[in-house]
Formats: sequence, structure tokens, C-alpha cells
Amino acid sequence: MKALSILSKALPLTVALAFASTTQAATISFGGVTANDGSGLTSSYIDPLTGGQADYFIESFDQATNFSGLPGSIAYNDPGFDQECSVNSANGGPAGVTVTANASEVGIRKGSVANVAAAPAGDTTCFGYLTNNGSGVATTVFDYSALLSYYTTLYSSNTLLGITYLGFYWGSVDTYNDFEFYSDGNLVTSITGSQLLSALGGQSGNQTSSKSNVYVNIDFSIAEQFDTLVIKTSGIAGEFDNIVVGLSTREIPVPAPTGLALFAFGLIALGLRSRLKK
Ligand SMILES: [Ca+2]
Ligand SMILES: [Ca+2]
Repeated sequence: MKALSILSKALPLTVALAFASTTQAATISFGGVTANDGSGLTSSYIDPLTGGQADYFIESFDQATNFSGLPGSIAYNDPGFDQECSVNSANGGPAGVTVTANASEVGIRKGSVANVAAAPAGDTTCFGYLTNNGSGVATTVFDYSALLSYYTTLYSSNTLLGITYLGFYWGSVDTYNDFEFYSDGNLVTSITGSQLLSALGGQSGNQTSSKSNVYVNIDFSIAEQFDTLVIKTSGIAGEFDNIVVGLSTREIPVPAPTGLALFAFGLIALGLRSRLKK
């Protein structure tokens, strides 16, 4: 109850900020790191095996990497995968994520089956998929409102708590897969398969290419109050794994300089030297 009143007080502020500035927009970027559990790519912030860091949550769909204390759900598993797979953050624990889906349109499994789902590139673990079974639009909703309420109560401070990061591994991206990000029912931002493929020069549905099997990062401002992820597909199929959520209270690790960053630094240094020589 207390959490709800804090959130409702925060909303008018959010609206004011949205009108006052257009710099609050969420930013979408591509790129992750190799996951240690054989699931292909994961967030550069956390890995399935080292998950559970303060104020980060990962949905890996694997029972082996469940959070302790969250019971998980095997309701969406494909037949034969109940010993290995589950929606492990959902529907039950106090901080549970509420997943809403039509059971005939969503599945959790390992491996690829023609005309059902393809494992994301390099992913030998359980993953989630959404299918329209050949017609119409299938929709799955991941609602993080309960998680936010739970942690707002836990912190019981005046801190405005929000989700400021969401990442997910998107396998065999198709032109007809969409990911949408909402705040209190309003669309904050979205990314379509067409947009991703066009940005990276990928081929729709390619199951192995790094241009169509991509880790996607969305950074939200706290003012945007992201609370719900909606995945849609109007074809077979939309596949995903390693959905990572970061609360605004998390400590953001400083990443080590990558090879590319060092390379860029080297170029700048070279440029300076050649200028000095002149
Ligand atoms: Ca997995
Ligand atoms: Ca696909």
C-alpha cells in the first residue's frame, strides 16, 4: 500500500518531465558478452551463472540458474523439458514478474524444431519463444510492476525506484518480431525486427549470423518509469533468452576498455602525434 502511494505520487513528476524535455528518451544499443552457461550472448552487466547481483535480475529460462526463493513456473514449457526449463522469475515470489501469455503461443525449450522455434545462435540452454502458429499476432507481456512495488517497500525511503536498464538476447530476428516497452500502459519506446535488421545489415530469420542474433540493451531514464515489456510476433517465431533487468539503485560496474576502445584510443594518439610532428 505504501509502495503504491509512493509510485502514484511520482507519476505527476514524470509527466511534467516528459513535457519539459525531450532528452528523456530511452536509448537502444546492440552488443553483449559471451555467457558462461552456454546460452550465447548475455548482458555486459551480468551473466546467468553470476546473476543475482544486487538490483539486477536475469530471466534465463533455466532451472539450473534459478534465483533461490523464486519458485518459477513450468506452465509454458514444451513437453519433455520440465526437469530443465522454467520461467524462473515469474508468477509466485514476492518480487515475481507477472507473465501473461496464451499458452498455445509461447514455449520454453532447448534446441531447434522446424516450424516451431530456433535456438538463438550459440544457445544450448533453455530459451523462450513466441509463435503465432501461422496466423494473427501473438503477444507476451512481462510486467515488472510487482517487482518495483516490492523493492520500493523494501527500501522504504524517498528514493524514486525505477527500472533503468533492460537487456535481452534476441535470436534469429525476423522482420515480424517486435519488442515494446511501456510505462503505466503508455508506449515508451519499441524496436522492431525490421529496424534491427536494417541497422545491422542482417538477414531475416538467419539462425547463426551475429547480425540477426543480437544482444539488445535499452537504457531508460528514471523519469520514463518503464514497467512492462511486450513481445509480439506475427510469424514463426520470436526467440529470446537472458532478459536482464537493472534497477536504478544498482551499482553499474565500470567496464574494462575493450579492444575496439583501445584501438580507437590508439588512433587518436597517432593522430595527435602526427599533428605534433607538423
Ligand atoms: Ca537460457
Ligand atoms: Ca525468429
